[in-house]
Amino acid sequence: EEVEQTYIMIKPDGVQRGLVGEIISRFERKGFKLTGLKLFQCPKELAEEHYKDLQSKPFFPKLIDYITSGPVVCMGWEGVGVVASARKLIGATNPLNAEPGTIRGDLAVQTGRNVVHGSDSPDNGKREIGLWFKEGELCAWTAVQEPWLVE
Ligand code: DAT
Ligand code: MG
Repeated sequence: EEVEQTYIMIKPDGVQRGLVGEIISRFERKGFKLTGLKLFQCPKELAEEHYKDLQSKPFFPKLIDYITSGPVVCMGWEGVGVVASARKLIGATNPLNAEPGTIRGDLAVQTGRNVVHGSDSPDNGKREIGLWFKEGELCAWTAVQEPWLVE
C-alpha cells in the first residue's frame, strides 16, 4: 500500500452538464487528498501529448476535438493506492459497461462522452500531473483526517 499520485480530469461534457461538484465529491468522500485543481481550456498540442499512446487509433482526431471542445477540470489526487482505486470509482471506458455506482456507470452513456479521465498507472499519474500542472499550482499539505483514514 503505497502513497501514489493520480491525474483526474473532468472532461468538457462533465463541465457542461454541471457534474463538477458531484465528481469531485466522490474522490473527496473516498478519502483521497486533492493536491491540484483548476478549470482549464486545453490547447490541441497538450491534448495530443496527453493521449499520444492513442495517436494511431481511428478515433484519435475526434478524441482531441472532444477534449479541446470546452473547459476541463484538472485535478491531482494523492492517497494510498489512489491510481487503481480512482479507476474503480470511474468505471469502465464504455459507460454502458460501467457498473452502477461508478462515475461513468451512473452519469454517462457513451465512450466518446465518458465525463472523466484517470491515470492508468503510478508512472502515468506522475507524468500526467507534470504535463497538466506547473510547479506552483500544486500543494503539498497535511489533511487533518489522515490518521482516521490510514493506520
Ligand atoms: P480510459 O479513459 O478508460 O483510460 P483509454 O485510455 O483506453 O480509456 O482511452 C482514452 C479515451 O479515448 C477514452 O476515455 C475515450 C476514448 N476512446 C477509447 N476507446 C475508444 C473507442 N473505441 N471509440 C471512441 N473513443 C474511444
Ligand atoms: Mg486511459
